[in-house]
Amino acid sequence: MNIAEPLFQYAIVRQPGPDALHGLTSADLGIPGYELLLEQHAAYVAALKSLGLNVIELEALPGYPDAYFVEDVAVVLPEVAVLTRPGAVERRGEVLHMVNVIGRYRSLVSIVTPGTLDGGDVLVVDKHIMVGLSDRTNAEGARQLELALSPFGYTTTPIPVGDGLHFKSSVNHVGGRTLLVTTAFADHPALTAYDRIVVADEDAYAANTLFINGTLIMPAGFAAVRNQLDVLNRPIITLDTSEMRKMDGGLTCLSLRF
Ligand code: CIR
Repeated sequence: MNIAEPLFQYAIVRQPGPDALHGLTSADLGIPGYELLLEQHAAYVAALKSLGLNVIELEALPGYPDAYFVEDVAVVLPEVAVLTRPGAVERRGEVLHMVNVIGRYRSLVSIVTPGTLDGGDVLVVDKHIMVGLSDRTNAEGARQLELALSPFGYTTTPIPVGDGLHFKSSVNHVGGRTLLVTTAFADHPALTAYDRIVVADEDAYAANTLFINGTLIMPAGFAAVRNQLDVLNRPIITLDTSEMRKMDGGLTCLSLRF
């Protein structure tokens, strides 16, 4: 299997607003410190810029405490962008605020009721798309995504997520034919075409590592995973994400790359 790696030019991010402390979360890690959240977000934006991306920085969106997790509201591919219909009702209004932003770069299609889809459940590896079926993404959302993208030559595999918020909480592409996965996905039949690096259960959060134009961005504090990733011979940037983690967020959620 020959896998083309993406070459991103742009990233969209959104500033966390003061209400970000009161977004959705299942983590029992306390309320984020707002100043520290802003600092960590700024370091993330700086890291994207250091990789040569043009970063489109959106202002905070009052009334939508989770809106800085921009990944969930769209799936942006070279050919087209799909606006999602987030599974969490509280987040649906975020999508409208992305129409004009992404519409400048791509033609748009939308997931519609009764489909639900969060971008965090969508892992694109070259022309293959794995779609997590989760509390946020239903089978109808996955079906609509497949219908929208198959004309462009994408194949789609729906995969139940089990534990964890999103599919990319557990599985991410780290370049070439390699995925970084939690133990739950180590031997998953849908992933056997890929090489898999399996993180230990206590390091599961670090499975949410981001691969951008040949560089890996991983969360700080996971030395064992760093050692595992070193074998890939890619530059690695580590970023502190403690405050986003309190809101169930990680590195992929914070941007839309395209
Ligand atoms: C939510 O529950 O929607 C946010 N607090 C976290 C979203 C994280 N997004 C992602 O993993 N793509």
